[in-house]
Amino acid sequence: MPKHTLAEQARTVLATNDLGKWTRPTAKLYPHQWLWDSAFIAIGLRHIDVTRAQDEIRSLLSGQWKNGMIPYIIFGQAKEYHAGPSMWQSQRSPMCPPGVRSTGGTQPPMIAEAVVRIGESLPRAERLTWFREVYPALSAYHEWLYRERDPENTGLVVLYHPWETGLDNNPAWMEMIHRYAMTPRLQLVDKSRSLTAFLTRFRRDTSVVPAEQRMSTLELMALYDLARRMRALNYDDKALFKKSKLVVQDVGMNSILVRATQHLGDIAKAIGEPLPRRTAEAYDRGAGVLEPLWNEKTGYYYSKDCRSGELIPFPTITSFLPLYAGNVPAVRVKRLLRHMHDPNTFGTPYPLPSTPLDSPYFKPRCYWQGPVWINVNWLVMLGLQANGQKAEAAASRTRLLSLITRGGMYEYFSPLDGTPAGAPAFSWTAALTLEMLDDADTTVDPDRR
Ligand code: 2M8
Repeated sequence: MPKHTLAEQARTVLATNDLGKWTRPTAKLYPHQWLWDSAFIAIGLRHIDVTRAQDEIRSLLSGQWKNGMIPYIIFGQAKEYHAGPSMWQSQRSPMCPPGVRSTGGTQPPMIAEAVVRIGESLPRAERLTWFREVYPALSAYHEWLYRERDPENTGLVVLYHPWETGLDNNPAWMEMIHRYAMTPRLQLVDKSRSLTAFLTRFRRDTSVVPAEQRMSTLELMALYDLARRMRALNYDDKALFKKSKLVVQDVGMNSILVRATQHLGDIAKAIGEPLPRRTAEAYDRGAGVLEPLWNEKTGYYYSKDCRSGELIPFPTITSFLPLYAGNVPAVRVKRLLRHMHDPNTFGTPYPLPSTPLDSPYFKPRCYWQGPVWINVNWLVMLGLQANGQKAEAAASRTRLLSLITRGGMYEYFSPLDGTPAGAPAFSWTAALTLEMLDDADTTVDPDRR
């Protein structure tokens, strides 16, 4: 398919999902504004209309809480969503500004990456104006992450809910659910097929996408329970840290945060502003904070369970995101590449799967337990580039674009045969297609994998 046709398809998807000042991820399944979706979307929109890309970010920042948190969903008017405003009841927190309806948790902080890339699309004077405009909110967000989500100053922030990771049903977090969050009610659901079947009838997501492509009913019930628990604590940061069932230093979240803080530092320098105290410390620490997440024996980075103090030995695609965070020692890069090429783990016919083939959780078309997702693969690709692996990065870009060319602008793809799955007309797939097409090195050959 010629480059311009693919770009045209991507533009159509973004136009279809455009709701004025922000973009929904896709029509039926996700009709509100999501944090990291909007950041990826803004990165794509800058190739169409920079002002509109800026609005996407402004819109996200308008949902910021008084303590600095940027919630992972800002709810619009749509009614269809399964975990909507009535579940979260964000107004229970005194930190949620009047008029904002949102979740009480956050998501990987991709905003700084989007702000910098939008800046690249602007002339210098306008870029500085842009940076000055967003800096106060963005730095308050980073400072909140370091202050409230790392109260013991370890350098790594914690998450309390799988929805905050962006990789909702990823194996590492599902292990945590089984370890800490199986209430008697959930145990009953786990044991009783008829109860599961009954509860499944009330699911909204599986009326849009086939059930085998979504998380299990048990997993979903557990996620609802955890959200209600956060709500019962009124999203109070201190209480959440003390009382949450799951307290995890997520490797994806922290890798993205490390990179984002380096970007924020560049923004601050450009406009001559100092970084807030904790963010400045984090800037100086850099990617070194990820060290405790490395496992020398297996050659993977993992997330860490803060309750037991142990790494959760279930690799996912986020095990490669330290490459995106910064410089990884060459011997480790080699080991990570070995995993990426291993046909028994991540070296699937259409790489990189979200969950490796040898995981007990692996299902080729099920959400974050197998499929290839464009956003995280794009981040790994940037990480390969940054770590001197130019040829690997170029091959990955070609493969991703080929997958989209063949399958369309879908939410995710099977790593075994490349067939599309999940929701159609998915915004970040479209946006990152535009971003990847913009790279002059790219050659799209749909017949190559
Ligand atoms: C998925 O998550 C939402 C909850 O946030 C859901 O399943 O309802 C994830 O893929 C997440 O990463 C993404 O931001 C969101 C919207 O695309 O959908």
